[in-house]
Amino acid sequence: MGDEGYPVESGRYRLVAARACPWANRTLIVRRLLGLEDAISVGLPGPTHDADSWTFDLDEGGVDPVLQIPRIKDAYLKRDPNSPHGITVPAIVDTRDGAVVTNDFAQITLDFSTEWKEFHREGAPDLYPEHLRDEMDQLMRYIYTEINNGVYRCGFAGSQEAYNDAFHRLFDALDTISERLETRRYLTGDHITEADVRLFTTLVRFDAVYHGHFKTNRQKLSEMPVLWAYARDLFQTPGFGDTVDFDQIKKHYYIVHKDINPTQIVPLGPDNSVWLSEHGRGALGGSPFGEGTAPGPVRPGEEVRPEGRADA
Ligand SMILES: N[C@@H](CCC(=O)N[C@@H](CS)C(=O)NCC(=O)O)C(=O)O
Repeated sequence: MGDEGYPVESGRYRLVAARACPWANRTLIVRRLLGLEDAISVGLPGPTHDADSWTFDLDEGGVDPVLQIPRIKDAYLKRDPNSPHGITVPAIVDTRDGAVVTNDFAQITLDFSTEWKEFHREGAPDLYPEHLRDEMDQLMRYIYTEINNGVYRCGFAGSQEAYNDAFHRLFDALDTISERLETRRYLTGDHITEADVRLFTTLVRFDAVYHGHFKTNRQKLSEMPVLWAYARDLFQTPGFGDTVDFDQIKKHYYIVHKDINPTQIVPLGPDNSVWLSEHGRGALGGSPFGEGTAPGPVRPGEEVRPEGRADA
């Protein structure tokens, strides 16, 4: 489903974004960094689902309190009763008619930066600066094909040969990005941009899920010093770690992907408190939000549940 353009209007749309999903996690981070909480509300499906996809099972009565539906599929059917396309999160739903307006995950966050500017908070960072767009577009394409999708290519490889190729391709890319980050605090230099958000959502899932479940195990993230320090630096920056629910992330992958984990047993480790350890990246200089400021506290009702937090 492409992004056919939807009129920007504060209070009209609901972002449906499961915390477990890396593509949805992106939208939660960007929404919070830009301070779009008042303009765009959020609905949060639980981590597991059946063939009919994501449900609002964590909400009271199992229905989203605003959309009043038990599953995101209902909002897709509102848009097209005959042939619901791929039912995925993130999705933006128009609360006027309850229909999905877009699930174009690559565009949603760029729209937050560019189309929703008048509703950004004071001090919102510029996550997609004009002078960096060419460089960022190229970099984000690379991160998408080689890393964001790279871990899935390993996990869902149908043959030893395909897995071997995917494994080398992924770790070659991680080595390349690690080298880039040796001397720069963030991917494009001194400030956080959307490129960092996109890399972060894969890195934060790496040791909890991808290393075991997807067999991306040349090293753990925590054994790759530059990437590990970079990821912790972001995790500890307001807007990043406070959107991450490790419990939901693990449940989603290990329970939903029955084909690669038929017992559906969810591992108890790793210890996530290591995410809060000193990272030392401040020595590289830079300032996370550039001319802007950090977002304030997480909105009441949008906090990560205690059992999913790094200090759980
Ligand atoms: N790859 C998706 C991006 C979003 C995505 O893959 N979301 C996953 C969750 S991480 C999803 O909702 N999958 C459908 C499902 O799990 O039922 C797309 O091309 O639109």
